[in-house]
Amino acid sequence: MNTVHHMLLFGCRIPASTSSSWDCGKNGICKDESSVMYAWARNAPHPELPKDVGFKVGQRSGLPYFVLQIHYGDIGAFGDHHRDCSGLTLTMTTKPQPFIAGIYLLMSVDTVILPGKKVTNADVACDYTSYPIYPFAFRTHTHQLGKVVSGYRVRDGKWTLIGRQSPQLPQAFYPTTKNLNIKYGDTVAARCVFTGEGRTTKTYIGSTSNDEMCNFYIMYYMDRKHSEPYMSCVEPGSKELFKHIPAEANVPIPV
Ligand code: IYT
Ligand code: CU
Ligand code: CU
Repeated sequence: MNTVHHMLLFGCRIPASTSSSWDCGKNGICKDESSVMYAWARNAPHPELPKDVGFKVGQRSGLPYFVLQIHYGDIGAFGDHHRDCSGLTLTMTTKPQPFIAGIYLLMSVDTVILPGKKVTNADVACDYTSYPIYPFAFRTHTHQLGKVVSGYRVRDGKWTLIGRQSPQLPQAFYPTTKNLNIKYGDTVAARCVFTGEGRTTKTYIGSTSNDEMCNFYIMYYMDRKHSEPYMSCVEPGSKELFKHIPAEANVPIPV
């Protein structure tokens, strides 16, 4: 904890390098398809998978490689040149688990934050058209301008919170607020609240720390028989839908 700032575990189709470790800032993480499978960040909880739940891994899983990204906060601890032993412990089994874990990523691809503008909402929403999923953890991600990110299930017009968090707190997976499922016919929606204060130019979605991102990750489990481990939503959602988002989505979280 005094050394590592965060760790992210990715599933990759093809890793960015064939070495056993490399600089991911320079070379990237995966060559093409990738998904976040786990996140740890300073002082944050690190939920374990519920009983009877596992990620499907290996050659036939679609993402046969793991890549672990370790972001070092303070490298002062290596002044004595000791070997690093930071990492994650994975529990593996060949026994089929009744439920398969997966990640649903909601992200905005077109948000523009105007300089000086106090509030910009980035909204994302999709109709859910697959077998039921059971969310148990969520993670938010923005860069510096993000204030609060909230995710919801909308069923028959009723908004139920999956989770809300400040992206300025450690960006780990946090347990969901309450147990709920998402099933065919529901809408999954997320809002990121940004501020353009302190900027003198427009801010776009992009990968540098001067750009922004709006991500809401849902970690869920699903019956193994019809599991779909990776899903995503990049649709902006309708103005009409977001008229009804609970007011809490725009209430900042103290950091
Ligand atoms: C443009 C954007 O929002 N990128 C995000 C989400 C993302 C993650 C993965 C998009 C794609 C991916 O394959 I994995 I396409 C993003 O890059 N998020 C960062 C990490 O790179 C995972 C984050 O910390 O959530
Ligand atoms: Cu970090
Ligand atoms: Cu980012």
